Amino acid sequence: MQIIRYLSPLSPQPQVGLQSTDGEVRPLPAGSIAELLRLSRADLQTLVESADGPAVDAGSLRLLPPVDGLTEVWASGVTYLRSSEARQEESQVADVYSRVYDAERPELFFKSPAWRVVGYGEPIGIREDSAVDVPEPELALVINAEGEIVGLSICDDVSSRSIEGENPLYLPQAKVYSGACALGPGITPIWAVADVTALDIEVGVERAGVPVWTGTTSTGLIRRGFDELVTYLRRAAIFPDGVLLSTGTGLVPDLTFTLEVGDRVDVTISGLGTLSNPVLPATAEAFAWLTPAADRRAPTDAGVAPF
Ligand code: DO4
Ligand code: MG
Repeated sequence: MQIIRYLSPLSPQPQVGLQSTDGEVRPLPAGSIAELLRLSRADLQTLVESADGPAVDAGSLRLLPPVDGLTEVWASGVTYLRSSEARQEESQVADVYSRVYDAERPELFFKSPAWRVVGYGEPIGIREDSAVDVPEPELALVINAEGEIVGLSICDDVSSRSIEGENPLYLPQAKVYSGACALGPGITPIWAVADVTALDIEVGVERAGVPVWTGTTSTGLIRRGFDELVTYLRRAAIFPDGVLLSTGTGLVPDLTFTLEVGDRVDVTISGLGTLSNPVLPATAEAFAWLTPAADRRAPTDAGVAPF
């Protein structure tokens, strides 16, 4: 069961619905994901469980990223040993990574406003001024305005390793640009997940149909508690439409690997589905469809075919 955001041929506005495990989609009585994240966890559960309207034709829907309104996407860094080791290898100032891995305060950074997030099947981007680019397959916590974890999603924190490796102060340029944040396919309600600390995370990158990087990890290997990350995020900031917090990557390829235009990245988390995205250059032309029509996106109109 997932909460999804979609475009239907019956309405010009994005809709919010509930997709059951057998694929059936029923509209939810809400105008946006942001509206759902203003509810308490108990009220959200009541609303989701009361979704009993007629099913819509799932085949005619186009999935959108499950984030809108004032909801922001933030990310945690160096929460897995593999991430700490890989960044020490790529960086000119390695000790900032070993220190933050052990520090009391976690690394948290702003990743994306809702409008720049891409969803299932939409392209992710790699910068033309970057030599080494990677997907970062991560579990994302979906947090309501009150700070309760109400759901889970999949985030690809697409990153430039070469720009961050040159100087950690370049982190925003390595992490925040067109096509750098993919989320989806939907939001799995937290009450439908048996154990958040034992989810398998898998990544696969295909080039011309051939796998060029695969990896697996588990949320059991994270060094931080999920509640700890949420508490730090909300220490001095309010999120009126809730917030998504990506929890960091435990999968980083060798430095010899870099994403290429035309690759396809699949990130799978047990129980949450698979997030799939083709790779494009992060140019204004390739991502013009993201703006200004954040609510009327249609990359196919811009010649970018979802697969
Ligand atoms: O320290 C930089 C970012 C780390 C990160 O994104 C991760 O560990 O996933
Ligand atoms: Mg990351």
